[in-house]
Order: sequence, then C-alpha cells, then structure tokens
Amino acid sequence: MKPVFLTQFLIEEQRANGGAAPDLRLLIEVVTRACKRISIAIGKGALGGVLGEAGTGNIQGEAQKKLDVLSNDILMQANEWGGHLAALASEEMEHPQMIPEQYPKGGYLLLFDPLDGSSNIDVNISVGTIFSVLRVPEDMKHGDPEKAFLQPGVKQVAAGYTVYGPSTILVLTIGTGVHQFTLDREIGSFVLTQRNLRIPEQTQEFSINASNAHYWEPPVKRYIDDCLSGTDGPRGKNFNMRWVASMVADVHRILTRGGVFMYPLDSKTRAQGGKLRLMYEANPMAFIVEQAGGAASTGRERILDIQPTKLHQRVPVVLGSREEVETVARYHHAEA
Ligand code: AHM
Ligand code: MG
Repeated sequence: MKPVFLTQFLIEEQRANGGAAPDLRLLIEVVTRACKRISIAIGKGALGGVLGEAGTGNIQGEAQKKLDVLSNDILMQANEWGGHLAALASEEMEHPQMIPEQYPKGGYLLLFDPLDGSSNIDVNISVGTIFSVLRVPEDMKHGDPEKAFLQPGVKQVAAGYTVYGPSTILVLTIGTGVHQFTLDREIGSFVLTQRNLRIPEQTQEFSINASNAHYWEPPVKRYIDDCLSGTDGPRGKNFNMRWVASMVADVHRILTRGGVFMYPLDSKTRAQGGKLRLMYEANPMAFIVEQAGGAASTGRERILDIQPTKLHQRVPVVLGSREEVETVARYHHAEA
C-alpha cells in the first residue's frame, strides 16, 4: 500500500470534510516539523549534550531541564514567521508571545507543552509534546492578549501530541476523529499508520500515581480501593495498573488499548486547583480522547466545558474509556 504522508492526509481531509483550511494545514505542518527536530535532539541523548538540568525555573515553579528549554525554543522559532498565528502560549513561559512586528499575523492561537513528562528525560523513558489550536477571537486586537486564550476547550480547532518513544508517533485531531502517524526516520516524514482511533468503552486498567494515596479525596480512595479488591469487591473484576509519569505515554496507551488516567484533586495540589495544566495538557488531551469516543472529566464536570480564568490554570483530570470515566464521576457525585 502507498504511504499517506501528513500533508496528503490533511489535503484529502479538507477535500472530504472541509477540515484543515490551508492556513491550519500550514500550522500543523510547522508544529510537526518542529516536533521532528525535538525528536532528533531527544534521540541523540547524552551524545547530543541535551540531558540534565538547564539551571533555570519556569512560571510553574518547576526546575527546567535542558530539553524543556530547547523544545520550547524550537517550537517558538518555528512558529513565529509563517503568518498563520497571532500569538503563542507555552507551559514554559509566563506570558503569551505575540508574533513579532516584522511578520504577518494569522487567525490562530497556538498553545503547547513543549516537553511533557520531563522527569523521564534523563532515564530514557518516553516523553512528548502536546499542542492545542484556538481561533483568534474577534475582540483580540483591542484586549489583553492573554484574555484571547481563555476559551473553553470545546472551541479548539485542532489538538495533538507526539510521543518520543521507541518510535516517534503523532496523534492528531482536527475535529473529524483521531488519526495516528509514525515518523519514518529515513524519509523524515510522518506517515499515516492508523485512521479513526477508538478507545474501548470499558476497561480493567487504571493509571494513577498511587504514592499520592494519602492525599486523595474520599471518592478517589474509594474508587481505587474498589478496583484493587478485584473479583471479590463491588466491581466484580480484577484491575491492572500502569503509571509512566509521562501523560503523553499514559494517554497513548489508553488510546491504543483502553484504560482510565487520573490525576485527581488532592490535598497536596488543592491550592493550585490540581496538578495538570488546563490549557496545555487537559484540554488538548480531552479533545483527542472525546474525538476517539472516550470521556474526559475533572470527576465533577466535563473538562472541555471549563471556562478558563488563567492561562496557567490547573485542573483535576480523569480521562479515557467512557464507561470507566463515568464510573469515577459517579463516585464523586455520590459524595457531593
Ligand atoms: P510536566 O509537563 O512538567 O512534565 O508535568 C506533567 C507530568 C505528566 O506528564 C504526568 O502525568 C505527571 O506530570 C506526572 O506526575 P508525577 O511525577 O506526580 O507522577
Ligand atoms: Mg506536561
């Protein structure tokens, strides 16, 4: 069978569904080209001198790795000149970056987590890039640029992630299902390897950092206890557990074989609203998961309906197989 490259896929998608307008196609191509550069840098590892700490901190109060900074720089530089964007926002930068004066401005806003799972960089475990695309709202010219980004996740026009693992994978939605591409390293192109990914509705596998158990809220404790009690407990079946600590890798496994991913609200992260970032992690992943037939919730409400109040807002995240996410939500509502 002839390989279908990303560009061909996007052009055919537009012909069939009106999905990716030329400027959105350009945007996706530029972002994914930058991801190829990040993939190459990661692949060189210690030989490229890219491992270890950068010696700086980000707006989240987290120590930055060299690859956090490098990936952010690669994405920023790649996206400033094409004329498709009005502004960019990154998990690594305090404020949004407007497109420099010398370049034309476009109709989209780009948000990204340049390197997700950065605690895994130095131990050679999969990491990734997550991105989300919004339209520029009508009133952006007059208002505070940060406000332009504060749109609920339902307004996303595209979202995707890459996983830099044994192979480099791109998973993309432009609102017409979820499609997977694999980087052909010899050719240097993303090739379509699966159309219309669907998440199994049921699962017997959960994904949570269990070392936080003593911080969890009662509904989460009860849910996990019930899973762990297996065939003898109220769920009547045994559960398996997986936790990579790279959201991209955990979500990708769930997209492939089902499961439920949870970073719930707990007493450690309550003051910030949760651990994961709404705009760079929860929203793009929720859009992808819903497009693949799954569900994404905070345990109390649908993630994509949240009206953001801050660019770096954090939220609890429960996503994956539809029936299991609904089960977790029932545990939360039962305690309300
Ligand atoms: P990062 O974007 O700074 O890498 O942080 C987000 C990561 C997620 O990828 C992952 O699910 C989570 O943080 C892991 O957290 P923990 O180290 O508490 O298990
Ligand atoms: Mg992240």
